[in-house]
Amino acid sequence: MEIPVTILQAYGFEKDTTIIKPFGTGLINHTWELVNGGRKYILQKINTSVFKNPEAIAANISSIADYIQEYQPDYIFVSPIPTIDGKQMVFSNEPGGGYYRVFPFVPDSHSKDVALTADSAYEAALQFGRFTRLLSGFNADSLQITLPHFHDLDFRYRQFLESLQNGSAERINSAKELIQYLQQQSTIVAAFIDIQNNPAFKKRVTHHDTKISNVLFNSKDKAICVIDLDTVMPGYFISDVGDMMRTYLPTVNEEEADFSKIAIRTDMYRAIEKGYLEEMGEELSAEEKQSFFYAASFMIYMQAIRFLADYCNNDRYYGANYPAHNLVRAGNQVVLLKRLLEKESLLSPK
Ligand code: GN1
Ligand code: MG
Repeated sequence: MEIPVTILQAYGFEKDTTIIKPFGTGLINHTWELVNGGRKYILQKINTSVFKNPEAIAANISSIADYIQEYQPDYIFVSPIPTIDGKQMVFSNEPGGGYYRVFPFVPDSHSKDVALTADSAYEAALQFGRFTRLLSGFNADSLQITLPHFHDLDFRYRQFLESLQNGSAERINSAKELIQYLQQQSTIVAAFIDIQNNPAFKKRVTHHDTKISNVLFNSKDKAICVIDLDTVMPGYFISDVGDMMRTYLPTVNEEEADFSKIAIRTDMYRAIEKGYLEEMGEELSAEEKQSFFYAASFMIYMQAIRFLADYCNNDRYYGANYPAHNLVRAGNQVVLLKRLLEKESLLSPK
């Protein structure tokens, strides 16, 4: 993809002296590493068919940055670098244009594509817990909703049912076993509705995308901060703990097509629990603390129905590198859910 020169110019980068190469594995935004004048940056183009209001993202990040600056000045919070005109983002309507922003590359930092060790899972969980804890005095309701109903499982389930009404008949037919299984497991949706009506579950400042590549580590492999704050919104802790479980517990990731390789690593589960509780133990209610296992099932289930709905809708949200890509991803998450549910008595305190 060609990045318009005007985007680079907004930051004072000359095209000829700037090196840009693709970075990371995100499915939604486009991300590049940019090197200019011996300094490294991250350049990102916001996917506006998903994030329809990029200004809301910028406003959230800057109001949290202001709060952190005032109350937690030692915490590393990665905000976009302003343009020469002092803006958080730059927009261009040229070919290849859209909303772009630039982040500083945090010195002595690296990210991980996969959680290889329980130690790294613990470190990540500590950071996501710390993020929410440090913002416990910040009014979560003042945040703008960057993605309406993002982790609202009741809404996602209705979207899934709608895809079965209006999606491709051929695709729906080829997915019928997965569809049937997921409909049978809809007690997971009912449990979410109960949570929404339960005052013991509180809405806090939640990250909503807690995969390990959204944590920066230093050269001693200690986690130093979290990044990718586009989906920071008021939410339940089960979103953050659940997406860590979904992405750190399995031996292989959601792209794996050989489902026999999918297994649950219980040491990862314990590491997430330990790291998150170390930060959030005082904040969570007794009922919330009983919901770690549910959190895992909630996020895996939601991802399965999101991938499957997208498959039925001809891949309009996630895109696909081959025709059955989203069917494979959904199948992968269903097997992961089954492997998880088999371990309920081992993992869950009840
Ligand atoms: C998307 O773009 P990325 O990879 O950070 C998605 C998440 C999914 C994830 C699955 C805004 O995240 O919710 O868990 O794909 N983000 C959005 O890989 O839909
Ligand atoms: Mg993301």
